[in-house]
Amino acid sequence: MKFNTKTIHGGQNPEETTGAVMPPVFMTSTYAQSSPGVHKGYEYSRGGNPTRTALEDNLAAIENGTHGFAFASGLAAIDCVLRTLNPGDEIIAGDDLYGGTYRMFTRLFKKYGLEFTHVDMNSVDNISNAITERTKLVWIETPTNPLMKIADIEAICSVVKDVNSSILVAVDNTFATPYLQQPLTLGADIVMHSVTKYLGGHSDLVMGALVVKDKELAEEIHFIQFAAGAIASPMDSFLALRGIKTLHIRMQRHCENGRAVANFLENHPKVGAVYYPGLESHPNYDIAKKQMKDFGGMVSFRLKDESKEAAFKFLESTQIFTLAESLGGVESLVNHSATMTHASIPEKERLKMGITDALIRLSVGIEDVDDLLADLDSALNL
Ligand code: P1T
Repeated sequence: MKFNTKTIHGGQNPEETTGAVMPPVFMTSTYAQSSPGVHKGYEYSRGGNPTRTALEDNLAAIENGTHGFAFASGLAAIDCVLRTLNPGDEIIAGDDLYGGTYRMFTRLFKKYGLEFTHVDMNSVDNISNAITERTKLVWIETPTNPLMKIADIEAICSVVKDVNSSILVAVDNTFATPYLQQPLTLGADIVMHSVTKYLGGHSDLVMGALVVKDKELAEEIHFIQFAAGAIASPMDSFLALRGIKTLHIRMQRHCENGRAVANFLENHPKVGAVYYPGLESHPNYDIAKKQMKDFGGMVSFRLKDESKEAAFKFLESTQIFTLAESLGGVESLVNHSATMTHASIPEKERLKMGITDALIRLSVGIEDVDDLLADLDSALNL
C-alpha cells in the first residue's frame, strides 16, 4: 500500500463480531477467560486493548515498522525508550530539543546514572566524535523544536552503525510525521511521536507512540509498556486513529500554508531571521530537500526588535493564531518558547541554544492562508 492508503487502511480490518468498519471503543479493563489462561488474546487492558491494538497496528504501518506502541503521552514514550538502558550508559542527543525532553534527560534520568552528551547534529562528525564504548543510544529530533534544525538521519545512522551496530538510533518524528519522512527506512531503530500533535491533528488528546522494526526490541518495549503502565486509553486511541486517517490531506495543507507563511515573514520588514527548512536560506535546506517529502507547517522567527515587550505585543495581538502550547492541530497556534514550552531549560542553556525572548514559534494550521497572512501582518504592524 502507498502511504495515503496506509493512513486509512494500514493494519485495519472490520471488527470481527459485527463487521463495524471503524474500530469500536472497547471501554473495558478486563476480558473473560473460559479457563485460567484461556482467552481470546486479551487479558487486561494495560497489556492490550483492541482499540489500542487497531491504532498500534496502524502506527506500525504508516512508519514502515513491524510493531507500534501507544503511550499516555509523548514523554511517556520517551521514558519507555530510556528504561531500556542501564546506569552508566551514555546517550548522545541534539542540542535543540523539546523542553520537556531536555528536562526528562537532565532532571529525571541523570540521577539514575544515565549520561547525556548534547551535540549540534548539523554535523555528523560531532556525533562520531562523541561516541564512546558506553554509548547505547543516539537521540535525534529533526526538525528540532523550536529552531527547526535538520539532522541527516541516513548519514547519522550509517556512521553510528559503522562504529557499533548495537547502538540504537531513535528519531523523534513529531514535527515531520511519516508523511514527510520515515526514519526506520533511513536506518533508525526507533521512531517516537508526540501523537498529541500532527498524528492526532485536532488538539483533543495527549498521547505518545513508539514504532520499531525489530522483534526483540519490540518485546522489550512491550514489556516496559506493560510493566510501567503508561498506556494510551481506548477513547484516545480511537481519536488518534480517526486523526491519522486524514494525516496526508492535512499535511499537504500544513506544508502549503507553512511555506507561504515562511516566505511572507522572510520578506517582512519587522522580521529578523526565519527558521523554516523549505527556505533556501536555511543552512540545511539541501538535507531537508533530500530527506523530506515537503517541509511541514512549523515556522519559527525572530522579530527585528529583540525586546521581550515587542515579542509579547505580537503574541497578544494575533486573532487567528491562538497563543498556546502545543502544535500540529488543524488550527494555527503561536508560542513563546522562552516562557512557555522551553521555560524548564535553565536560562543560560536556553540562550546558548538560541531560544531568546525574540524567538516566536508558529504552528501553521490549515485555515485559509490569506486570513493567516493578514493576521500576522496586522500583529506585526501594531
Ligand atoms: O506533550 P507530549 O505528548 O508528552 O509530547 C512531548 C513532546 C515530544 N517531542 C516533541 C518534539 C514535542 O514537541 C513534544 C511536545 N511539545 C509541545 C507540547 C510543544 O508545544 O512544543
